[in-house]
Amino acid sequence: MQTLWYTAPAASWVEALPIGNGRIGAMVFGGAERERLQINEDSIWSGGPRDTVNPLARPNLDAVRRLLFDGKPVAATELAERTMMGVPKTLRPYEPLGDLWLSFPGHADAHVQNYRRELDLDAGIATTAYTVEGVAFRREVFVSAVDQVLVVRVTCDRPGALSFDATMTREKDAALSVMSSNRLVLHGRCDAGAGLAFRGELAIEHDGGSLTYVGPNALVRGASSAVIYLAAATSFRHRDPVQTCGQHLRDAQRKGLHALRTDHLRDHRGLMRRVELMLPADPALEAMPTDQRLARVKTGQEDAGLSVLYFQFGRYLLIASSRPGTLPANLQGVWSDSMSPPWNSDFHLNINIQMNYWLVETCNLAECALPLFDLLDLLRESGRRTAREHYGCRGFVAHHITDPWGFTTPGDGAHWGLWPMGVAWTCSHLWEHFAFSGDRDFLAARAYPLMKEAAEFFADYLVEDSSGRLVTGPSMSPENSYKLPNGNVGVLCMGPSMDTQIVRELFTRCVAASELLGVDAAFRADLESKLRRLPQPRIGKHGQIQEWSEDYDEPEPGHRHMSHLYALHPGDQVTVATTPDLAKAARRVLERRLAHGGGHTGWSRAWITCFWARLHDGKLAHENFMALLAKSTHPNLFDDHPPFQIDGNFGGTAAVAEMLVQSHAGRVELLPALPPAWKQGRVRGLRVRGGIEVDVTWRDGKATTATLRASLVGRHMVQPPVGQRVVTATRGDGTEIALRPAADGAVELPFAVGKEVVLTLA
Ligand code: FUC
Repeated sequence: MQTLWYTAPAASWVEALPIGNGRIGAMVFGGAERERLQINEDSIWSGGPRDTVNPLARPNLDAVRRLLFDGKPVAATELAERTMMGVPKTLRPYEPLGDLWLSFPGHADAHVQNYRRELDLDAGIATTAYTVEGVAFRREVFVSAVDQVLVVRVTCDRPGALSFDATMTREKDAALSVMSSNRLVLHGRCDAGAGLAFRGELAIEHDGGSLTYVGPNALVRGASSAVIYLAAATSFRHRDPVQTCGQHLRDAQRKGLHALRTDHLRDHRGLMRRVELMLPADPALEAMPTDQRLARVKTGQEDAGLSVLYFQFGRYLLIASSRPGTLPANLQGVWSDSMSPPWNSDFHLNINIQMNYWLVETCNLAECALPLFDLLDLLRESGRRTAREHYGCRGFVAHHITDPWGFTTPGDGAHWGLWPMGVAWTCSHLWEHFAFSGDRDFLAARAYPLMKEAAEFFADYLVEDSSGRLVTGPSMSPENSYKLPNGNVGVLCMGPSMDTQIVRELFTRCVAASELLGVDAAFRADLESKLRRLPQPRIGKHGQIQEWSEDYDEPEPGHRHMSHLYALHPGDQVTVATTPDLAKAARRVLERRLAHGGGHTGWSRAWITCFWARLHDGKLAHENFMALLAKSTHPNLFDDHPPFQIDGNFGGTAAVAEMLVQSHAGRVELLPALPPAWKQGRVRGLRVRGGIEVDVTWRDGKATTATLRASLVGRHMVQPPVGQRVVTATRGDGTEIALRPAADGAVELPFAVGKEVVLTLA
């Protein structure tokens, strides 16, 4: 259930199988005669650090605001476009490292039998196996996070039958050299030699036979097996990429294949095996290759086993694209084969990068979130300058796109880029990391200082509207437009609902953090007084949560962004229990969006699935999850925006976790949105806020038992599924906990470090 597998080599990039260690990524095509490993290193970006501040921004800020308050978005946009955008306003792209090619003479399709390629998610290993004239050939590929090398192991079952050529290529800016008897090096600098230095270096070991070179090709002839190690480094992270690659290869070769593989398995499984999801699988479907199963789902069929695979694939992809010390997962994780990928394969801060991390806490991969926090650190210096120079504010700010060079000014165009919420939204992940772990040191040393500086920006930046409320602007409800009564269409506006929701969340959490830490009383008082002046959410003429400060009509009612539902998910200001009217109005938003063709991009569909889960509608959550698989998924299970964009994978995985357990509403909710189609099942190891891991088993759509393991002392309310009750609660030592259920059936339970509480439910 944890393996993607196929009966033919990948004919295109979105059929190839991704592997990675957070920093080095590869797409394995599995060609028998010609194997291609398309390789990335996360820091290979065109461009470099630059000052993009626009000196005209601040002098024109008030005028743009005035035009927007006066209902003149067209004039405001025209002025903002001329004065408020970064100079330049575009990013340089993320670039591939190159390709590793292995050619196997005589392995043409006509001679190949018993072909199978697979990606074992549990092992983090891609395997290609087949026979040629009775000889079985096998290639295993993995990228070790422990040892920082990609490893290809090639074997055959007849001594001396293995012959292949190896070489590397890159579209531009690189040269290939043979370094010594067994080293091939691809090296160069981006931007025609003016940019970042990169290096990919191969070491080849062979058992028996010979290794020679003809031009840039390494020729292995008549061997019994071979191992290829690939190291990669750039000047972004390493002072001397030559030295780093050399060191990684020497260390890997000294350690040897066996130990490398063992350590890789231990490391990878240590993360992967924390969560298990079991839904009864149909053996006939399990015997079907992944692409055929997906094709079946595209015809509207149910496939619980494929749903489980998709869920675990999301966890796998985060492990492979975001590890402590790496850059965060970009629009394509770490996998990109183009010198000019869609949206530069950048870090998009107006939903995409945050969605990449929605699963990280619930799906028990908390350390994989660290690169996101490093990104905030990386943006801090330049974000302070943008705050000061563009807006005359303290704190730090970033807009809708960024890169590893620290771009923080408004980018692309006013319609997309003039939205100052990138840092504030990303800061929600700092608070969640604390809420899930209870780690006060993290809150004090890492989270609060960043949150505080993000909040300082807004404390200065918010501006009074005509009724004395404090609003953001110039801003927008990400990328959506509205129609004015005079027919004019605007995107820029003052006080979009999403911004207010994010500011409320940030300020509220800063207040809570400063109280917990006993610091910054005056700052806290300022935030508290400003919180009281934020606009309240409104319900508009369609019964919907209003997206803008006025109840405008939308030219595109099926728009992919549903920003005004931030408060429902990933936020927690709207819940079914605490704000039933707003929950109903959120439902209206979704119904209207869907009725007008919404959910047409992968990430949009994944978000919709999360919303339904938060609204406790398991049926619609499941329906939309299946639509994500059916309409927005490539044969290798990569999300199809279109084109490939990884956020939908991560959002889809996060949504499954939300269907099974939630904890944002001050209580642990068991099976809050269980799909009726998943009658029976078991989940182990999902995390909830308060340092607790949860296992739940259900039968006939009803929870039967739940086990909660705590890593912190505390008392938590646990809510059984609707229509069910907690019958018994037992400690690990067998003693019973007395239950006094609240009116809604929730029970308060005491937790001790390292101890579990077992519930039976009926
Ligand atoms: C946002 C979305 C687009 C796309 C882009 C990378 O701007 O509106 O759909 O996902 O990011």
